Formats: sequence, C-alpha cells, structure tokens
Amino acid sequence: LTEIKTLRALYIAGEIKPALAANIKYKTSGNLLDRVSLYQGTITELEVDAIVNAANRSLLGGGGVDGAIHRAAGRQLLAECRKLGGCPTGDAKITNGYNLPAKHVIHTVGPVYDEEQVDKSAKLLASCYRRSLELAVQNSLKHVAFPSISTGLYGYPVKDATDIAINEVRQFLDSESGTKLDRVIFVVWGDEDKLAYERLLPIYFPLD
Ligand code: AR6
Repeated sequence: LTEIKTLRALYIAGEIKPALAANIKYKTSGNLLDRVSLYQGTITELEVDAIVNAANRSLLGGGGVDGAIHRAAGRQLLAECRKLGGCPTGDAKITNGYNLPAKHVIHTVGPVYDEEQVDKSAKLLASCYRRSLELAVQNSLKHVAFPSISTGLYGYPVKDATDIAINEVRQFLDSESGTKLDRVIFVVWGDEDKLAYERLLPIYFPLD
C-alpha cells in the first residue's frame, strides 16, 4: 500500500504550518483533518476506491495524467470509455479501474482556462470536484484521490485552481453527503503544485 499521510500527520511532522488566525476561513473538527491527505507522486499507483482522471470531453484518452491512467489501466478502460459517449465540461463519469490498483476511475472534464471568462472557468472547475465526489458517494466509495485538474495542458493557474479544489472538497466534506466519505487525497505531481497545496490546506483545514 502506498503511504499517504493525513493532513493531521503532516501538521504533526511540521510539514504544513497551521494557518495564521487571520487567514482562517473555517473551523474544522479534528476528525475532518484525518479525512484529507496530500500525496506527491503518480496517481496511478494509489490503491484506493477511485482515482479521478483529468480527461477531455471525448473520454478517449490523451496526454498528462489521462495518458498515464489509460496506460496503467490497459485497453479495457478505453473500451468502457467508448461506451460512455463523452462527457460535458464540469461533469464526471465513472468506470472500472481494470489493471490499476484503484477499483474505479472517475473521469471528469476540467475547463480549458479562459482568462477572458475567469468566473466561468472557476465555476466549471469547482463543478468537476463536486460532481466527482457526488459520483463517489452514489457508488458507495469511501476514498477518492484527485489530481490537480486543468493545471497541466488546460492552463489553469496553479494557485487559483488549488484554491477552488480545496474549497470545494471542504464544502463537500462538511455537507450531509460528505459524511459518507472516509478520505479525499490530493495528489500532486510537481513541486509547484505541492507548495500551493501546502500553503492553502491550512487555510481551509485549520487546526482547532
Ligand atoms: N499523477 C498525478 N498527477 C499527474 C500525473 C500523474 N501520473 N501526470 C501529470 N499529472 P493534465 P489538464 C499532473 O495536463 O490540465 C489530457 O491530454 C500535472 O502535473 O494531465 O486537466 C486530457 O486528455 C498537472 O498538475 O490535465 C485533456 O485533453 C495535473 O496532473 C487534457 O490533458 C493535470 O495536468 C486535460 O488537461
């Protein structure tokens, strides 16, 4: 099993500094801290109920994390995706995980960042996280791992995208449906993303 440290463990290790009181937007319970993790590495190695794929509307594969997931899952994943008839931006669809250690793949389609329509991009990105989490709950899944959707090929500024991702997950975990999830894992690939999560996680998930 891949080692994934909870936010609480990262706080204890001093890897994430608790937010300054002035920055705290929400108060969280200790329990919530144990349900959020940060992991750096490839999402394809995670043995969880579902990993989320940053796909495109065709759902037929591509580069980046999408390419890595399809390579690791094998051709059966593409065969199942062909039957789905694509997916609108901001929405999500679920498949099996095939050769992946993850049981399922939730394919979501992030927006191509449009600096002329920042609000629209933000709404669509938030919707990707929300719809993916809703699908997970509908399928009785307990653990969901997210890559940093839209921040690669689709050009979303890392800091803004990270803010949206963490805010949306926090809101979902606080909601009635959110109580059905055991763990949400944020998976970062590069160091820029890791830094952004380390800075923003303490704001949305402050220590009590
Ligand atoms: N594990 C975890 N994260 C990864 C991995 C990996 N193996 N590989 C890359 N990342 P991107 P997008 C990070 O471009 O911006 C595809 O062609 C990467 O560093 O994969 O939503 C699709 O088919 C970045 O932080 O997705 C679409 O056409 C994040 O994953 C388009 O790209 C997202 O980068 C979607 O673009």
